Amino acid sequence: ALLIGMILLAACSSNEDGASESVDTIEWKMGHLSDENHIWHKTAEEFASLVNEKTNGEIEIEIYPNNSLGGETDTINSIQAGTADLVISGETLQNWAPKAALLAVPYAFRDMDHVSSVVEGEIGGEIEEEIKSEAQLTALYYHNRAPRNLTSNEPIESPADLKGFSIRVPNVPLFLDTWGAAGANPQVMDFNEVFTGIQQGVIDGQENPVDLIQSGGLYEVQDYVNRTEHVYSWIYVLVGNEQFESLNDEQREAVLEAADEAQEIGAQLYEEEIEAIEGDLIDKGMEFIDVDQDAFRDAMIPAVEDSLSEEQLDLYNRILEV
Ligand code: 2Q2
Repeated sequence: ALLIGMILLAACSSNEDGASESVDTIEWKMGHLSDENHIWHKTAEEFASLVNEKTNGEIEIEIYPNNSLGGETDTINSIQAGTADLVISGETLQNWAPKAALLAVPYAFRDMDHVSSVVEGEIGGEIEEEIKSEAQLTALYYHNRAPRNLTSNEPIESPADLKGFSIRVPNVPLFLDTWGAAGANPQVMDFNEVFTGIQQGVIDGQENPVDLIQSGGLYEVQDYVNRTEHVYSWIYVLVGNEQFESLNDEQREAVLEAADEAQEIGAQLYEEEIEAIEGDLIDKGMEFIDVDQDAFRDAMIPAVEDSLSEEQLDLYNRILEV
């Protein structure tokens, strides 16, 4: 009976294959740096299944978490070369599109609402346009991010405590400049190398929102979360222009619809999870330290103004006005 069943199954599936005259399935690869439990990944999974549903299976998105497709910069290069298709990226895009530096300028945004008004408004539109023309990537939806905090194994309450402190930063020139100005020794490293980097003493600390501190398991190698809250920002989920433009009209419409829905799903998850994440880090032994934010601001702002080009400064000043 088992054999007959198998033959029947085989017959059915070959019938179905034979009957389908539809387009070949498009397979997209999406890479990002968080783990599978992170908001970005869970949202991406929903996005992928919405895209699949809305295109009747014509587009399949395979998601590679933990930088398993490569670091953020490598993934962007791969998309431009056509060997990957989607990425989650933000201020690292300033290496292609200078305006993307404005996604994460130390002490530029007052709070989350300020970020939302900028990303949803005219300035957000201008940044997305430049990312499209210079990085060849189309923004589909975005995540608001919790403020970036400095983690360490000694409390760091003011820039004076940063003497001799090696800090990892992502591939973001502005972060190199501002942490250098604050007195630390910054170096660029991919996120998936941070855990071992700290463990082996290559770096003393790093800075990220609580959700990525949790995602990277950094509570195992760092004791303190110093509430510098130096950067409020957002991050995009993007697809290669060529990949997106190769779709037919219905498929493109379906991807945009799915992106709108994913935007809501991500925002909802953020509301539900961020507070609890802080509690989880405390449970896992991390201590949150209040810092002299004004001193960090004073140390970083001159470097921000020095580092930004005239055009970037112009956008920066407009952001402060929003
Ligand atoms: O620290 C990191 O690697 C992440 O928080 C992000 O990738 C970072 O914010 C930027 O590289 C985003 O483009």
